[in-house]
Amino acid sequence: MMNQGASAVGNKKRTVKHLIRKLYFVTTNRNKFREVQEILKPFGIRITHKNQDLLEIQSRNIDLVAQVKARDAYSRFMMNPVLVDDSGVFIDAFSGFPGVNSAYAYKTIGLDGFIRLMKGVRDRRAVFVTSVAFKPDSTHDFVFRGEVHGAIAKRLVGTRWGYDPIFIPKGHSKTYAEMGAVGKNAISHRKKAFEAFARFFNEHYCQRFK
Ligand code: ITT
Repeated sequence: MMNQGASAVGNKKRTVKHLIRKLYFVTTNRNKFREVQEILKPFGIRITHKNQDLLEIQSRNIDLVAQVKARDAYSRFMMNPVLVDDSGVFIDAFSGFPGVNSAYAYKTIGLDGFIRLMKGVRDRRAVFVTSVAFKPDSTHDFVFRGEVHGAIAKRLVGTRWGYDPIFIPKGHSKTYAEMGAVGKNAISHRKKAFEAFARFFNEHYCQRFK
């Protein structure tokens, strides 16, 4: 007679994980790549950097911008699984500006421009957002979002990249730049987004290396 316990184990649902060997992280921004590499390390996920400018649509929806970027990356890299990151700083007093246009604002007015624009502005609240899009195959794409609320500093503090010298995460007194790589990576918008991705990835996918 069959042992009930054994039969129950036999009936246990098995989830088949999809195998992904190479996972391309497509970005023109080396700093992003370094941060993401560190965040994914503890999850055992390896990424390969591809330096490629991608299609960025005009939309206020950062998740959609990331999704379209991932589709573009997927077709450019011969249908290889890809990962992209679209990030931005959304300033409350400016109704979310620069938001999805953060790269353009950085290149044009720069951080000094933001310090000037915000002179005398009392409400300094802002949200740093990262939207990660993962496209493993031609029919699926997945988006994961990470957000950190904070404030815009009154002057540049610290010397890291991008908006790091002017963003002070809530509950902290230092800018991301002052926190350094390890401190920032422990709490950042990017860490939140990529952790959500990593948990999902490890549940449904696996990587094997030759
Ligand atoms: P890719 O699109 O090629 O990935 P990018 O630098 O243009 O690179 P984004 O559009 O996502 O990427 O970034 C918008 C701007 O925000 C850009 O000026 C970045 O340097 C800056 N940025 C993004 N993440 C940041 C972070 O964690 N700390 C500081 N600045 C950041």
